[in-house]
Amino acid sequence: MKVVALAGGVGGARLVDGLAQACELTTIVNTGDDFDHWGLRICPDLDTVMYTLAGLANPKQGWGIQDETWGTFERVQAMGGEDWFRLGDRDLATHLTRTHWLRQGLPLSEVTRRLCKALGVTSRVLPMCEGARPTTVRTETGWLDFQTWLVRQRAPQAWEVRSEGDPEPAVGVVDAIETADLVVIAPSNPYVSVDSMLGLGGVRRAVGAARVVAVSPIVGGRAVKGPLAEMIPNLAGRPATAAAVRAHYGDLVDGFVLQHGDDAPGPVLHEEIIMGGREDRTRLARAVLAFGETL
Ligand code: FO1
Repeated sequence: MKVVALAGGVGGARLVDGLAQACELTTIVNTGDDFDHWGLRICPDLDTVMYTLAGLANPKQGWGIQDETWGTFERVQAMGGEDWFRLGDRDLATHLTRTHWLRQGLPLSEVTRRLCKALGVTSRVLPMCEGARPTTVRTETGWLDFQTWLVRQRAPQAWEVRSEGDPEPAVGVVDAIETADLVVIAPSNPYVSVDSMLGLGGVRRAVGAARVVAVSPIVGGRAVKGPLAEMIPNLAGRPATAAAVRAHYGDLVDGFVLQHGDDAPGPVLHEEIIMGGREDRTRLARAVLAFGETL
């Protein structure tokens, strides 16, 4: 079964890890969170997906590398460098290598392929686009770029989310969706991780023509991780529920997977969607695929 997953952030990466064990998977990853920091190009969602697939991700926080050391970060901090975004020594190797290859003129998709190969990741990982497509968030104090909003300012109230820059999808993105037997929208933040992908040229149309299952990122009115639950009332004008996420996707989605006890218009599959280790992820992934086949 050829499956395409649309993913961003920690929750998305965990389901992708399960799907990669259960099917022939291509993951299209949000790059709206990408930014330049310490003179390096940082691609948090690509790294979170790659590290998770490689079994390297910090299991607690989801992003960054397990057993990380912070010698470089501490020295930069001591010298008065920017310390609001924590970059560990092992993680830095990825940012240095990616930035070097990008400066040599390699496209982000090729850089990602090389990094995945080096990490032993065999599942295909595609950035949603080659160029910069930053997500910005409108707050009480004006528009902020994504990491400033999320990390530096700890996600103040968001009133609008926008993607800037060229909406050209990376080569292979639309084709992967068009040739997939199933598209899975991972339990990522619909506003800042999924809409950025759906807004690219030809992607919403291709997803609309495919068989699509989405997994709820809201469980019992709360986000498993991140600011989604606080965003929904402002952006959707309704309480943070799985049904609010289902409504956001509208007729793009054919089936919705949500936590036991949560509710949304059908067709739905109730599952335990909190993922701990790899066995949870694979179990949920298999249930999602089996559900997708019934649609
Ligand atoms: N999130 C934080 O809240 N604080 C950090 O210092 C931080 C550093 C960081 C470094 C590398 C990386 O790949 C992700 C990092 N994140 C950090 C998470 C990141 O902001 C989010 O995971 C995504 O951008 C949201 O999906």
